[in-house]
Amino acid sequence: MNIKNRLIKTATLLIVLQLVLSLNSVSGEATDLELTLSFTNLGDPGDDHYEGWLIVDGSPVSTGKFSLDANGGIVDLSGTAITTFSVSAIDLELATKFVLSLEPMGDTDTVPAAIKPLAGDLNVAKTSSTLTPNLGVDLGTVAGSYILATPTNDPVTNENSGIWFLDPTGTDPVAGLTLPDLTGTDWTYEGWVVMNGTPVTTGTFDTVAGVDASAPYSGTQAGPPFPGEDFLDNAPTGLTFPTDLSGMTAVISIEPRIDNAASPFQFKPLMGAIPVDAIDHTLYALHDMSSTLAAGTVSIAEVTSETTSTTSTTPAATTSQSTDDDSPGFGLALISLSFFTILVVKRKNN
Ligand SMILES: [Ca+2]
Ligand SMILES: [Ca+2]
Ligand SMILES: [Ca+2]
Repeated sequence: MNIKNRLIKTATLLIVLQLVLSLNSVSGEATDLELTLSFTNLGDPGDDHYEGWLIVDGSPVSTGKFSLDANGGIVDLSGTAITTFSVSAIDLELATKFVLSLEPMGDTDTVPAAIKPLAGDLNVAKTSSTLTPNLGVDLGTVAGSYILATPTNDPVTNENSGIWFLDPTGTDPVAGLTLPDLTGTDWTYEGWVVMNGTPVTTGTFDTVAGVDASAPYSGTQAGPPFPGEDFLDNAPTGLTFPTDLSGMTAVISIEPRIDNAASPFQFKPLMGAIPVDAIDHTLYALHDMSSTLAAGTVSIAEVTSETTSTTSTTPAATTSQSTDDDSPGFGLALISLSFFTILVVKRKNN
């Protein structure tokens, strides 16, 4: 083999080598990003767990499952503290959004569960996302009021044993709640009275006006066209109906439309202590608790400790180039140099 052919072969080999290393370098970057999560007021998932997702080109890609310890710290499913999650740079390039799902115990599939409490768009630089309740509506101004009354039996008996989210002070009763319509979203409202520690439902509803979805404890007469419940019959175990709701707590929660639990979901935008001396048919206010709904922040950064590179052990590293091996410019320069060598050798050959 003459020297020219040998040079051509060497140059060709260098091109191939650099192309292979470039590919290695790209796939190496796939795990070179760290995703950090922080939350305020995120609820204990109980037997369930949370899972983070990047929405990549419209499809969910898991960033990892986690739970919360007693102090709200992020832990893996065996209870060990986690500081960061690993994400692929290639995925991040096409990612637009971060979504937090609530996955059932034992979940092993690679798709998000139906309950997705928080979500947020990634910023343009794809370094962060602000997570807010994934309700599909803006809660905006939240307010509420209610009366105690039992309109579903006779007009005068056990009037403190029912709660109705209406305002009776005008000519005709009007809605007592100021909350956006949840029709068409993955969420619905639910009213509750917490009785001796047991939350008892008043029914679910999407709109503040109109009859709610159920009347499990009410009497036989029709109630007013607003959410509410009389607690007259079918008392849950441990409770006695009729009762007196004075001193108990009224709550409006936001529930996943596909509900997985009998107790209230963690989103509770309205809450109020029913006065201990409550008088029936008197308007009482609920407190705006919307600022207590969960929120979060996603931060994405390059792994700072990553220094070694496969290219540093290649013949290419023996050149006088001082450029960082990872820079694409170096690879291009090497390929150009190799082509140039081939050209020069071929020209001399001719
Ligand atoms: Ca799942
Ligand atoms: Ca009554
Ligand atoms: Ca009801």
